[in-house]
Amino acid sequence: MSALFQPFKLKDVTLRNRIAVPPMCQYMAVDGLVNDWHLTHYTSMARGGAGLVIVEATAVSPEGRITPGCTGIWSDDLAQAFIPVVQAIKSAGAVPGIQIAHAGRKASANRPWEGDNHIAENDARGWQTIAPSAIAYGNELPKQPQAMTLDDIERVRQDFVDAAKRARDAGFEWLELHFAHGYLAQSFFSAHSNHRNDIYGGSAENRARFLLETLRAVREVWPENLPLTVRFGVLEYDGRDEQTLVESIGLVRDFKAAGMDMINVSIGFTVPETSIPWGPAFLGPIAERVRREADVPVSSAWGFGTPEVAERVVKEEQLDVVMVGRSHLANPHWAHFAAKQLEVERASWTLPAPYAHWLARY
Ligand code: FNR
Ligand code: 531
Repeated sequence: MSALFQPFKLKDVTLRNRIAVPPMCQYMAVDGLVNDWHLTHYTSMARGGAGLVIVEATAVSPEGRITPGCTGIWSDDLAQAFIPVVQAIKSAGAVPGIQIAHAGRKASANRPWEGDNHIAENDARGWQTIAPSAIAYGNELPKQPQAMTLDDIERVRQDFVDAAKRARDAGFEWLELHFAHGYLAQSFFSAHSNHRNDIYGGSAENRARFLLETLRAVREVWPENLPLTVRFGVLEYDGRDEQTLVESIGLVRDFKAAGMDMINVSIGFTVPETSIPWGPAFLGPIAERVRREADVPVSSAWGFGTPEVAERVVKEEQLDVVMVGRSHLANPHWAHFAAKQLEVERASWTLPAPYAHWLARY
């Protein structure tokens, strides 16, 4: 029996299998508004057979976008535009999730295929970025952010709460807070980017404060019976991994105590100078350690997009849910082909009836 194709129940939500399409920016929105690109993209991902489809990093405020092409949920109109996307994912048999985010000092950037760098200072498309401290990321993202005041911190925390309420009202059933990849929340936790000397900086406890306060505030508005999850960079591959991991696993325990249902283990990407050991499923053992030491369900990503690899990490209980990203861009029906490759019974029925009926013979 395939471990990858066993259902997964978390609170009142059941995934039909352990395969998730992780959030992947499409950079195709205008002023934050989703359009036919997003509807057809997410529908195709859900029809491919994955159990969970998480909509891309969606900004909680205009300045929280990475690029001008990023989706937003900072208004009721923007939230309502997601309703057809939610319904399409559900009607294809997948669970509709969404990631809400603030890009912090990585905001105000060009789309990857248009430079993947900060928008030039004299370019009207750009905006002033904010961060825990006035420290630029560097390299392609040299803009110096404005250090956030305590009022800014309170406003952004409220923006996350309002975004969670709008996601709830749009019908999403799985919420992921983007606390990873060097964006605002991750940059509060990392001592590389947070040099504050108030209660939001200094000790690990202070650097975790914005993340924990935001999680607790979102938990109060997100339905108790639906999964509230966090994507979090547990290490930076900056030569200080063991110390960072110990601090991060302590914070994951605090997230769990604050009501988080599952952790999506990822990378910090806080600073450009790193030595990441890229390779198939390289985060698997790290995720397994977080799962064991924090006693919480885990998902993770980065190179799990081979059926045998995905099957192994679930069977060996390194992960509860496997995030398969770029392989889904190459083949939205990845789950179906994984079922065939793993010789899962009735693999054809990982697809909807109009397709499956004719595939049963192959
Ligand atoms: C991503 N990734 C990503 N991660 C995230 O937390 N929020 C996001 O919106 C995005 N956006 C995004 C866009 C694109 C085009 C890519 C390729 C990736 C990271 C993604 O979720 C995943 O973690 C990585 O792609 C690694 O998994 P794979 O691709 O090796 O399976
Ligand atoms: C990070 C990434 C790095 C290398 C390969 C794939 C993905 N992602 C982070 C994304 C934006 C696109 C790049 C987000 O978390 C929003």
